[in-house]
Amino acid sequence: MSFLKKLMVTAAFSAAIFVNAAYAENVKIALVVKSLGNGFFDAANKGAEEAAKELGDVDIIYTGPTKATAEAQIEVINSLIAQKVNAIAISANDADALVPALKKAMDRGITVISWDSGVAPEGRQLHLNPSDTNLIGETIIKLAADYLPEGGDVAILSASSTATNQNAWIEAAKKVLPEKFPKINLVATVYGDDDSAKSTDEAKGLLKSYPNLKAIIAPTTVGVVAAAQVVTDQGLIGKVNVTGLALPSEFKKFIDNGASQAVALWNPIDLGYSAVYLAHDLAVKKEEAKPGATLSIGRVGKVTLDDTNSAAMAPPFKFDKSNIEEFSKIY
Ligand code: RAM
Repeated sequence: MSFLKKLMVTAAFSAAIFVNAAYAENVKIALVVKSLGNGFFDAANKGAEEAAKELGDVDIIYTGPTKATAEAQIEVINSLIAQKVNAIAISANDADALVPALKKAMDRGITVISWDSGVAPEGRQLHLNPSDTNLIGETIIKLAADYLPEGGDVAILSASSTATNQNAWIEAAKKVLPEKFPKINLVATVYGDDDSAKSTDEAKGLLKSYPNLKAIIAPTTVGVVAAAQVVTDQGLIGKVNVTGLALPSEFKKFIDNGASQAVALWNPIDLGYSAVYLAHDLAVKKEEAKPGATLSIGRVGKVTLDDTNSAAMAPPFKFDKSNIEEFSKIY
């Protein structure tokens, strides 16, 4: 064996010892979602499993409550603390309510990050946004405005009223409305809690209360499907355009039937993959979360933390008749 080869083997061996010294067993990373049974999070979990396989020393615990509430997530967090997981990567139902439970986790040496829907800075080491918040806010309004040249009434059907991500996007959307989309009139914002039945009821309520509604904007993959189904069932295709953030595999039929002209989203598989990558590298102390740090997210690239230890991934993709078929096969 050449000296160089020997050196490389030794280096690899000491790296392995370093990791094993940190954790005698695999690194247990809990991917905690807002609620189970949501196709968006199932896609993120695919990416999480992919990262685990690539990293080689990770076990993923994919978990979350049945209902998208903070109380239910606190129970999940407490049980993960009791199980002594090494890291928690959470999409939060509330930015503040989870902080005490997550602080307790960090006090016990558990690495905590949030992704998708954030936790306040004191409750996590870093937060990974799928994309720039202002860009998403503007995108969801533009998706409606592009198909409403004359303008008109639109309403938002959101997820839960405490969801960090949707609330931030809606706030950003409201900011750009008056200047950039003066003909778009936002008449209401309602909350379907990322629950199909509740989202369906809320969509029906909007159509009843606002007979001149021209678009429903649902920045949630659960709400957007419910709204498009209601518009389809009520024979309102062509009258009310449903748009927002949708998973192509779940939403293709509503682009096909004309209930929607276009929607947008980022790659949820890459998001789950990146969250696990970051949680792992912090847990094994390969990386440290601090403002300005540039952290690797494997095949997806790199992210840089801002002064609140948050980072954002890529711009969202737009899906319409021209490309939804192709994307629906991926996620
Ligand atoms: C739902 C969830 C998730 C959000 C997507 C767009 O699946 O609310 O947090 O990012 O929609």
